[in-house]
Amino acid sequence: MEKRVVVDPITRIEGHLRIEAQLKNGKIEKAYSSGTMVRGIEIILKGRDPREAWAFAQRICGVCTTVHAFASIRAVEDALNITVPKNASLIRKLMIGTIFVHDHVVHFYHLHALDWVNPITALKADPSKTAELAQKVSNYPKSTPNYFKEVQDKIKQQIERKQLGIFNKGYWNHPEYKLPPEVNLLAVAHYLDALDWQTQIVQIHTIFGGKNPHPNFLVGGMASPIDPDSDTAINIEKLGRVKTLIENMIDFVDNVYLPDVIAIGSFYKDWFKKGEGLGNFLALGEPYYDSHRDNKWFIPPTFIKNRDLEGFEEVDYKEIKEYISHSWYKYSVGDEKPLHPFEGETIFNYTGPKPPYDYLDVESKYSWLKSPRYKDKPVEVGPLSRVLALYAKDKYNVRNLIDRILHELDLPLEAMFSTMGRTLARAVETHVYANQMKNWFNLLVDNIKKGDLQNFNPEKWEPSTWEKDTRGFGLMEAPRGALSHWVHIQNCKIKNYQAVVPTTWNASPRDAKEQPSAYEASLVGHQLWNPKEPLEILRTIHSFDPCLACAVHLYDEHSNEKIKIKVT
Ligand code: NFE
Ligand code: MG
Repeated sequence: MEKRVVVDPITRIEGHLRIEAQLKNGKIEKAYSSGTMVRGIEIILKGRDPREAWAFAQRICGVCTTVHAFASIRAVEDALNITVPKNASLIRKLMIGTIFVHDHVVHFYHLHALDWVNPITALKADPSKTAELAQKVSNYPKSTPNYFKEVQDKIKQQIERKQLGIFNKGYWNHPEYKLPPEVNLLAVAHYLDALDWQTQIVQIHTIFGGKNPHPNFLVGGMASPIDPDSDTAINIEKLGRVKTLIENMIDFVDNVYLPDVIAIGSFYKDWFKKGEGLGNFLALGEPYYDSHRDNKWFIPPTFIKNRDLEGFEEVDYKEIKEYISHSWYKYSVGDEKPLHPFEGETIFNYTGPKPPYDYLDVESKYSWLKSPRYKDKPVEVGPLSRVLALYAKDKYNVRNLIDRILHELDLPLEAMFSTMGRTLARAVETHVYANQMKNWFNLLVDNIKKGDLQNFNPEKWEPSTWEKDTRGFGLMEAPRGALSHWVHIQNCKIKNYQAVVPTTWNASPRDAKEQPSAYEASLVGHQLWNPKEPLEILRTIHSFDPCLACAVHLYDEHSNEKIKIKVT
């Protein structure tokens, strides 16, 4: 048996992910994905007041810093039958748009780009030619020879001082780096530019939610008062700032991010042919306003099976189930049967090896992630699934845009079912989201102008108004894919709480039928140039934008338990 390649931890992600890949003649024959930390938030939430659940759920992750709060308040509002005022619902949409655009741009430049971009060869670039190239694809005002020269000088100084810092430890001699020096310089310049840019646009979260990361929320509305004449409330001046920031987002996405992805993709056409995996794509749906109950969708719930874009299906939420056959949990119904999240259980059952160890026992349990399945099938969630849904349903001009880009690259539609297709889909949906924000902003301003300042609905604040036994769910298309929170409230306290998270769908271990997840299936067939420098694995895994923190809680690589956390 050829050696098994282990990549642990996968870096430039959030959380701890281990990939084990079984090779045959240098090619990946089977791959296994494992979350090596354990989550406890579902347990911590039991017995709490549902109005504060969002504040705990939000701490599941530091990257998608709002999405678990949104999914949580949506679930609680669904259970308690609360309708939020129009202003609150639009403010939430603007905050969700902000996290999308922020998260996707940061993912591309700071987590994924160095899989394709080699900053060392950027030194050989001609800054004038780089400016020419940049001006050809967009009219971004910074694209001057001087600007690119300054960036190049900065990298040169860092290399001379042996302070490569953020660009340290890459596989820079790997022959898979194919970009010409000018494109490398362009991308490095935008890498640095995006670092600054992202600090600006999160101000939308601070304006509406007081801070970032982890802004403030409120079941029944938003925690920020609206008063055009007050200095401390959401006023005309702050709304003006939001408008500027939205314009700034659209400018960066349309003139920098999307053109960069297309330019880089054009040098890696072979990566438009591999790295898909399953062919099943699921979007659980993102409401146009705030709740799934009004059945108005920004991202329509869509299930695409076996790449069949025309035969898409509507989503049946009863068909979401989680297996734990290969996960370190146990179920009271036995470990081979799946549970719907309303009946979901989180009971730890670690049976894995004691660290340090060579390999996981993949025949048995091997991950802290559960295995969510839809209609008993493993599915991919995320930007590619959503963009395929928008393509299939011909919304927001996505079909035109994708067709135009693929035509420019001389690629067929099937090219979307790939590693690079996933990366392109993320940029396309960022363009859709950023531009859509103008509509939500205008709706908000029009509503405030009409004199409606309500931002909170107090009707159901008092627990005495709640049903004694009630359940609800909150849907949220998070940056990495379909997120759903499921809450059971009994006697005004949380009886059960389950979160089914995007990265759990994509990175899960095999299920009871031994079906691999999207990560596991996508790596099969990758030829590794050098198993010691597994750049090919990083490219495909990063194209999903993993976030294991969304599925984990504590990690100790040397012994058993080290820290006890008491939650009071
Ligand atoms: Ni921690 Fe998350 C997103 C959620 S992850 S980043 O997007 O939910 O799978
Ligand atoms: Mg869960």
